[in-house]
Amino acid sequence: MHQAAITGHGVFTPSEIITNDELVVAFNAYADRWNAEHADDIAAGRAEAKEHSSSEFIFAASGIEQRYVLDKTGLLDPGVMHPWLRERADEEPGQMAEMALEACTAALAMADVDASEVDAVLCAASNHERAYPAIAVEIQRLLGTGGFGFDMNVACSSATFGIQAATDMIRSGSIRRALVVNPEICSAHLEWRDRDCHFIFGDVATAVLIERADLAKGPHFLIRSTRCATQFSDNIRNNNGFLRRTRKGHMEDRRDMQFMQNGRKVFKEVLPLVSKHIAGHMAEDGVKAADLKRLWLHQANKTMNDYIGKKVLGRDPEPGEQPNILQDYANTSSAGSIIAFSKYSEDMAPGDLGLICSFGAGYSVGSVIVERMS
Ligand code: CO8
Repeated sequence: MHQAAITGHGVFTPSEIITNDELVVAFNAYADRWNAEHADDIAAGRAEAKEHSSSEFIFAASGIEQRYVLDKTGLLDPGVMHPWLRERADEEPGQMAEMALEACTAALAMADVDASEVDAVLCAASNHERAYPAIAVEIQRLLGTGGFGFDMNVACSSATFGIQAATDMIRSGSIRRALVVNPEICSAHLEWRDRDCHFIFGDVATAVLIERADLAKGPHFLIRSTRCATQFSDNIRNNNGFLRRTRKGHMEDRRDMQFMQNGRKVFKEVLPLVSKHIAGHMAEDGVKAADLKRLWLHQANKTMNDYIGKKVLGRDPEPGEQPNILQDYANTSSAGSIIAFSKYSEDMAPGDLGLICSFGAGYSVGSVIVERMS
């Protein structure tokens, strides 16, 4: 059995930012317009008026201050309320492959590895822009990597599940190196017209290069162990899919064709699931709370992370021990814990241990215990 290591990582951050205040102004204008258009139905009790959103609520409920998106013009137009992304010719790079390239290139440069030395690309994300050909195979062609590529989707846990899949292939000897890339265009499957969730997500792409540890050319993170688990739940769901046109009425503008969640239930059910999962993983690996220098958690909600950090460490995390990036990026689905890892890991000393953990729809939870090596 070989050992695997994370030798490079990279983040592509879109250039457009939407602050909570901007978001709320657009939403409230949309709600006022909708209420005016449906005034008769509202007065007759056939429809409920849409209530205003508020920046204070958003920050207090989530810890989010802003989000990066690929396009803000459509999102902030009360007559549109979704991103406008240019349609591309089949010969052009797709949107997801294009944003993946910058993250992958940064990961390869950090590890001093040429794309041709990579044996596999796993495009692990919570949605893919088309059914086929696989986005990963397109990324393979654009980068010039060898071997093979495939897409996978475990919603917010896609990155950690991808890391486990790549690590297992390296351990068994079937590949030497893999890029696990997470291009997340959450803005295109979020319902921006629903105040319960319109603030939650942003866009980003992350990548990690996983190599056989003996091939690493510089400082790296040895992957000591991985653990993945799923447990079916309907509390986070998106019904859009290829059967849509086979069902009457499903081509209409339907709420269930975008992200839906019962946020309160998710909060209550996922927290114990994740805390138990991490405790089990640490016990399996023989890692004690005092051994962990850093936690890079899924970035959905600050209160959730505070709770999990306290549960795992048995005390309130010290500043820097459990870095959050959600105040700047919002929830970026599978990419969140990898952004945190990418921005807050290079200062770790040889021998330091850390844990990456993601969780979300499925339900799904994945964790990776890493050790800094010189
Ligand atoms: N402004 C003002 N008031 C509001 C707003 C708003 N924007 N939204 C809701 N309210 C009101 C509600 O109507 C409610 O009013 P009332 O008490 O009168 O009913 C009150 O505020 C409280 O609402 P909530 O109970 O909903 O508020 P919470 O404190 O529970 O916070 C959260 C809501 C932030 C959603 C919280 O429940 C949460 O973070 N839950 C966990 C969410 C989570 O982790 N989800 C994981 C999803 S990510 C994932 O798995 C990936 C899926 C694939 C990616 C999809 C990309 C689009």
